[in-house]
Amino acid sequence: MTQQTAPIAIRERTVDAFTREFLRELNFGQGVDVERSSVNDRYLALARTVRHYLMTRWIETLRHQWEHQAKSVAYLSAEYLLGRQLDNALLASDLTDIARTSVESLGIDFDELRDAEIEPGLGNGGLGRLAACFVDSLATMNIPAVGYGIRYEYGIFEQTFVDGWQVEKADDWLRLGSPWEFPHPEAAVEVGFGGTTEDHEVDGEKRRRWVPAWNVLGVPYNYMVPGYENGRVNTLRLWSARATHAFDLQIFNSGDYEEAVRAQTFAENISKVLYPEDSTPQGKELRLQQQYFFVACSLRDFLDRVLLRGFDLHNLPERVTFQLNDTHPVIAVPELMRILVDERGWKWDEAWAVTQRVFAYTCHTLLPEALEVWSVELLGRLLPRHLEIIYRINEEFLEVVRTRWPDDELRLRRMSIIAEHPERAVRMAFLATVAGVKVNGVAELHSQLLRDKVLADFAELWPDKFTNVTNGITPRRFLKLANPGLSDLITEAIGDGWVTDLDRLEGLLPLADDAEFRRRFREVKAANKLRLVDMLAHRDGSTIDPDTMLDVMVKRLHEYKRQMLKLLHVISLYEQVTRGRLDIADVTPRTFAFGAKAAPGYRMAKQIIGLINAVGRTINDEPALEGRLRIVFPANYNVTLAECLIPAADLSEQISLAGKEASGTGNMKFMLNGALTIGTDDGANVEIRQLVGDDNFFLFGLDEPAVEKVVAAGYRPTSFYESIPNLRHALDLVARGTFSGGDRSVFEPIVSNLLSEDRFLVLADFQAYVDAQARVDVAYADTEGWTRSAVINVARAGFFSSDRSMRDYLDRIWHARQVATRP
Ligand code: F55
Repeated sequence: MTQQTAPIAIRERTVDAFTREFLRELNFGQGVDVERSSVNDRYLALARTVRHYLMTRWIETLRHQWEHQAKSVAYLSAEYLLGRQLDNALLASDLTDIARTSVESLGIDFDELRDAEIEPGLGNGGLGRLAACFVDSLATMNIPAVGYGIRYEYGIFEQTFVDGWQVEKADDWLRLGSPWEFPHPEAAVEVGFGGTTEDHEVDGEKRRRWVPAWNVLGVPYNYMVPGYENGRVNTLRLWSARATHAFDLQIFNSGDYEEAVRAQTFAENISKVLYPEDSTPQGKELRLQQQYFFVACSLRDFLDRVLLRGFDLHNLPERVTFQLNDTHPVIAVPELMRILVDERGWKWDEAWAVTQRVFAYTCHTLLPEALEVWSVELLGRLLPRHLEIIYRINEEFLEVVRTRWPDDELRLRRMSIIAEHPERAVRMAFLATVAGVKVNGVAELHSQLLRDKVLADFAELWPDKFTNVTNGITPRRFLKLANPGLSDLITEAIGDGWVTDLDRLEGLLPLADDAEFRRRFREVKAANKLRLVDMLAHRDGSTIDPDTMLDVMVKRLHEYKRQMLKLLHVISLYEQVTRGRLDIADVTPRTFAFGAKAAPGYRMAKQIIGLINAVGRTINDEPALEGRLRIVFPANYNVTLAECLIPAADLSEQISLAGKEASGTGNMKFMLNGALTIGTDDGANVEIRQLVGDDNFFLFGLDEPAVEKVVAAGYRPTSFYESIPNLRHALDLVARGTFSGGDRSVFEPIVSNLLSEDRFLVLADFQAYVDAQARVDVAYADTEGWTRSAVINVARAGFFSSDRSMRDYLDRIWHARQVATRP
């Protein structure tokens, strides 16, 4: 084919044309007529219709990208927590109104179709959702980019409660098919595992090579990532594992069916399920297989298919940055070295020079237990050549350290990529730091702590390597889509430029003092609460009172995030009211909402979930508290629920122990939707507070240096238990089995942990938290003042657009350029 074919013209953007396309999809795509179609048939037809409108842009984007060969960003992430796709595709293509009118003209309930979509939950929490926000912003900002990851057959587990205890169910998100994916089995790549390494000769030169023991195929599935009304559609490419040979027919014929399909099952296990741990990686073999699998596929794909044939890889740094989303893809570093040295025959130094310029590393944690390490034994068994390469990288790196600090044996041991205790293991964060052009934290405080503590030796060695990019969230999903009421109000006031230029929200500042604007702002919040009431009633059958303050804490369950602190406050209120020490009339009516999944193996987190539900049962049944205090804990918090819950919230709980939450992004979502924050001086809370000012933020608790001091002095939680009566009473209530039918043993582990260790200083911050909540009550009683603060929060949220994060990555790390798809 010599002549370029123009992509089929964009379909007419009329209701009629849309309807024709929709019916065609129903008839020919699903093989049904309207009358006999199921909700799923209709959802699939609708999704495919929208998809068609985006297709031309996608093809054009790919062609444009191919022709320009501009520097790209390849985002490597083991997780993408995408959320539902239909609404976003409709928004990006500006088809929402046409689609609704079209579908409704056929007598079909549009919202029912939207609700039919099962969200792809291919991530655990903040890190995965961040990746999803980033790919959205990359597309909207016209940055040539591709996201690489894993197409898990089962995403983050579905959480259910049985007697208040978390029970996990497999998240079979593909059970009704997904209209958003484009599989390309013909473009499958082969990836090796295990085996041995050996020397061999090529053109008289000695080389090392890897002889894997087994292979699997990676089949790419492409997903559209549409920019917001800009004609660009980027690609997200997720890999699915397949066996290289379907099954062994000979064995099958001999009657051993199980053995015949064993290899297939084995291979396909690699992309079967997302690991639900979000903070303590377990060092499981399958997890390392997943990591290497997607990274090897992605590098191969980029080098062989994205680059022009014959591209001189010496120029790779001008063509791409591989952004490493935490350490999960770091095995890409030795993989690129292996490709350059073993496969292409480059000299080590030459290869290392290029490798060191194409990777950049984002760290998302401060918890020591979250820093990934792989035992040398496992790595050597699964990826023997990669281990050799890591050893060599380490040797040369330690030479650099030795030159800089001669005779500093201790430092050498501290900085080595290979840890010696408790077992020999590869420290992936160190490998990433050594290999990366840049290392960034995800909020100012976090980046500072990385430099000062977690990676201090490295920051001393290479101060310029370290930088910060504060996280962000996409205003398309988290304001425009999630909060249409507030979006319309904002657009009416300042125009719609904010959708792609969130700093324009500043224009709302004067309106904080406009009584009419505030009234309408409250109207929107009230309507959002009613929408939530509806959703919860349908989802869980739980009821909430929309006339109460909605106080929300939604995030993964982890002790450092301190769901217990909030729960102790609720228990304390309950205790004081029921013992007659507090008049219920003096308590601000509140709905305490929780949403949280616990890692299945994290016992304490599961206990805390059990306790929240148990306390909920007790206080929700207490007649004295009727209409005043209520706990609601909808199961299975996910992106879809977040989109409904956050716009309804009055108060955002961001109460982690200072110095533990790298950034947080939920905090930004609440701010953008007009909730006020009660929070510690942690992560991006610090920046939120700087932007809104102390009057519009409820700060409490120890800051990071103070935490450090308390711990160094030998923290004794019992001293707080003994000296704060309300705290003691609340804990005693739990200890006595008040919430467990009198059985003291049920929640004993929580109580004894808080009284003995309390690693995250819940008791130390209790009084400060309760005092801050009292300030919240006072502020909330002043309706006008509260609304004013809420408007200021929205007006100052512009900084937290993930578009701004992308600009920071561009300026500080990628040095790529924005390229308009359409001139
Ligand atoms: C997932 C798997 C492993 Cl093995 C380790 C961690 C995770 C994970 O999900 N981490 C995570 O979500 N970290 C969070 O990243 C956010 C985005 O940067 C931060 O806002 C948040 O503070 C941090 O905890």
